[in-house]
Amino acid sequence: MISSEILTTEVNIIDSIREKYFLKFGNTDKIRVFRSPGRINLIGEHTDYNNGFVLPASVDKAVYFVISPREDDQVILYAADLDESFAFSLGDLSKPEKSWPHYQIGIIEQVQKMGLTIGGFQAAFGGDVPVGAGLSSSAALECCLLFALNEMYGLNLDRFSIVKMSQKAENEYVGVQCGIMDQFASAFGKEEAVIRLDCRSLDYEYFPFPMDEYLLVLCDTSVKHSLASSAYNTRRLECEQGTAILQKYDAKILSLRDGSPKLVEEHKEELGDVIYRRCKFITEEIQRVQDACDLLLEGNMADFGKKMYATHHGLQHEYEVSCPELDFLVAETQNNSAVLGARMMGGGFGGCTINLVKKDAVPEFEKQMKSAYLEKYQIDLPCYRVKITTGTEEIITN
Ligand code: GAF
Repeated sequence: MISSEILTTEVNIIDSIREKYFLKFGNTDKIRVFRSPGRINLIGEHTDYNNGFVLPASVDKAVYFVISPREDDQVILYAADLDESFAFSLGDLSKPEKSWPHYQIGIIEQVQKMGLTIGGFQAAFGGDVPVGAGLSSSAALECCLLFALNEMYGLNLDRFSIVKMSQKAENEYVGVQCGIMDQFASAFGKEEAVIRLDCRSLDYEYFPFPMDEYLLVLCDTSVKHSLASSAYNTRRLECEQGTAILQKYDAKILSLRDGSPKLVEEHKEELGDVIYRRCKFITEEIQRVQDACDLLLEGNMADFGKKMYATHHGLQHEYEVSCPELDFLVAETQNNSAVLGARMMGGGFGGCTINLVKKDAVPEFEKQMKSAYLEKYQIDLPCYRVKITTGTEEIITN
């Protein structure tokens, strides 16, 4: 029996990881299988750490854990896609040189910090979320393991706690100061719906996303510029600087979420060119999420697409987190009437663009994009057609 409708490719992935689990650990009837998806984001970029709104969804590319408890306090992790193992004891969570176990150890550290008790376990994991493409394979990994431990050891964590602890694992152990969007999208995803999340209160609402006429296609630049993590932290600081300046005029402004494009405009001079542009983008982007949701309700996908282009323009010129490859891919769509909207997605400096494309024009669109990218960058452009699926879950197989 299978708990949700699993596509053939998913069944193949699960079978393959399970097989590798058996080869590595031997047969056991105690295994359980968990799945946590990668995410896309339609509108609302870099707004999560400004306490604003985002509009992500979880997709049909996921991380899977095949896992079972052990009698001792050892944790043995097997990265099936890399064919690499890492073992440690629950009493020693020191940071290994190898970086892929950081996510899992970070999760165990959060479990221990909460005073919760788990036993040792062994797991094989893998999946089809492209790494480094901006679909947040790391959040999927964190949510998947924590969800699995929660089920296996009866930790009584709700999904909100799973999201917050996964974000903390990334902030505190992995050392990436990410916001909450990626983990939330992975854990709370719903089939054919985008999630409007208020990143301050964690109130959320699902908006149906019509997939009968359009497809979401990701074009993967296949580059990740080294600036990515340092620039991310710099942007966070710049937003804090902007908040501090605006706060002088209104004590109620605790983050850019509390500001507005009008207020930013009024204090343009004092903010200075760079901070002004950062604040302008964020306050407009937060408003754009709200407007985009209204458009979804009206079924106005043409204007929704225009918002995506507006987001890209802001990320490129005001927030300055794009890169030539992303700008090229977005510009390439401008004269294609089958593309309603396109923009870079995620933290920036590489990864994917997200494109809203008329369904019947998708093969031609992909052909055009691949050929243009090959000519310009001599890179074979991977394109992923993504479907919006459910969030983290246990896959019941036997
Ligand atoms: C990365 C971060 F992890 C998210 O929290 C978010 O800030 C995003 O960049 C930009 O919107 O994915």
